[in-house]
Amino acid sequence: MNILLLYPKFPDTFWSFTYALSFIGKKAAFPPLGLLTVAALLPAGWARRLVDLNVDSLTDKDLSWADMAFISGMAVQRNSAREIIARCAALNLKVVAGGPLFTAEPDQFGDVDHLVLDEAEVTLPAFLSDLQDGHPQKIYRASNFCDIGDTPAPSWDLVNTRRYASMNIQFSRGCPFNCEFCNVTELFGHRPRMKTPEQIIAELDHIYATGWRSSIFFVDDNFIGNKGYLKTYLLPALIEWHQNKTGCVFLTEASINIADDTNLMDMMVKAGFDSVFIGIESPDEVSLAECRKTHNTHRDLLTDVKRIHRSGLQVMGGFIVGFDNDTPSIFQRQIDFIQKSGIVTAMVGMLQAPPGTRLFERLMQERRVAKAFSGDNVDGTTNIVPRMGIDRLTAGYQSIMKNIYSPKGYYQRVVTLLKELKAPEVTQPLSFQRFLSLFRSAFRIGFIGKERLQYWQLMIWTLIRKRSMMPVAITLSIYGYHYRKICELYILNEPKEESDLPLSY
Ligand code: B12
Repeated sequence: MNILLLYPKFPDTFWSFTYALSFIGKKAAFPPLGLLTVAALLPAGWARRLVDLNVDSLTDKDLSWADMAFISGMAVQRNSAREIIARCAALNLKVVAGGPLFTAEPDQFGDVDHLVLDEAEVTLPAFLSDLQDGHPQKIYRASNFCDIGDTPAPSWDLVNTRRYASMNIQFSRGCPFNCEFCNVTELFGHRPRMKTPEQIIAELDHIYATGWRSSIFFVDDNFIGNKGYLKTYLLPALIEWHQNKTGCVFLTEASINIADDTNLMDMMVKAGFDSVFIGIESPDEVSLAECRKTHNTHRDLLTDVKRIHRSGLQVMGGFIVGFDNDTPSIFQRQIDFIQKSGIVTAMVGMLQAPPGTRLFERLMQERRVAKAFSGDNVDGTTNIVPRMGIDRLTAGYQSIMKNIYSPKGYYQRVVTLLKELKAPEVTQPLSFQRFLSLFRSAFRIGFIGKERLQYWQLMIWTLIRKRSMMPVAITLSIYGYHYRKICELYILNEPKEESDLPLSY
């Protein structure tokens, strides 16, 4: 069997990093880890090829090579996924689809031959066995979660790592919390399931052997879901692994209670982590209680962020406006919080209800789901009818984005961060590519960019006050350029048209 693994194209979004990638000569941010894992689960004798449409184009020759196409994707890749499915159908190529988009919205994909949903570790063997017997079904669902201690290492051999800005690796699935707008617990459970340190070290060794020395994203829902295991087993193994290695800086996602454990933060920094994404959501306690993000309540979130920065981990934060309890004062409060915190990468979204979340169920009952979920929570739209009214919410949202991603607001945050951030223990080695990105940023941001004044002020300030942070300052300038472009093009100047997706809920 010839299996063609297909990853649909991402539109330009906050997380696509499109405008930043060109500075470092890369095509996409991350390889498709789900598909690489699926590839590793296929029978050994089958031929497998990957076309990630974010780095390559898909030709009819690729399609005619294949006996079957396996497609993955998130909701934000929906349009590209539909195009691929239509192209396969035109060539009579059977399509097998799985991953978040299809698992959350199977009813939307009646034209797909086989929907192999939920975790492939559970559903793919059943599909393969039926296929062998000649009676593959239309849909496969799982009633249990897999043991990821048995999950094989992703098939890294299928990707050209040089085309990506970062590699990705998964240690655990699941999250102990229960936020109303997130469906991670439904998809992956409450009890974090973990790979063994031996599995992770083998995956890292594989990535390192390809010559990779840059960043590696631990794509866990909540990396610190089981702190005891982490501190006793994984982090000591990572610290040891790093001892005779160059580069390979880690980043991950975690909950705010990481700030309560100095020892944990210190171990993570020693192990090579330099950033952590945290869902902060709101400075408003009532809104946090509304969305059941109770672990963020009864604490001083600003002090927490500062403590994490001082440990050597840069916080990237998620924020939401449009909760039922939000009043118009929330917009300025969010701006003040973000500016004071020094959180440079602030993903601010209007509250959206992705299918499969408890929020979606609640708002469906209240008849407040207005249209299909766009899949991009930073596009300045929402699929719900907000309590405060859509016009007021949109205007307030735009005022936040305009403020925090203006050159002045953005670069002020970078300085706030750099003043507090402890220098990282593990850094990326200087490479030709990194030199090139320095020259490109000096030219494109420092001479042509709207933010040229702030750019040079930052460079001079960093040279004098925090020279060791120069690489961080340059990287954040490049990110800032991307965020500003996305905001100007897609959120502020040209708000997207009403979604033309079918309203099928
Ligand atoms: C890492 C991550 C990101 C990264 C990188 C994404 C990337 N390009 O790889 C970043 C930070 C960029 C990101 C961004 C976003 N993300 Co995100 N992300 C994740 C996260 C935490 C891990 C994804 C991952 O790599 N998992 C590891 C692999 C091994 O798992 P997997 O891909 O799910 O694959 C398994 C199965 O799904 C299945 N499978 C997958 N593909 C296929 C294909 C076939 C044929 C078969 C049979 C099976 C199969 O088998 C695999 C093995 O079990 C997930 C949550 C999660 N735990 O999955 C959210 C998740 C995918 N993101 C989500 C969302 C909503 C977003 C954002 C809108 C913002 C946000 N709130 O996070 C943006 C959208 C992107 C954009 N605008 O460009 C949602 C997607 C929901 C949906 N219906 O699409 C998820 C599920 C989180 C959630 N709370 O619901 N994300």
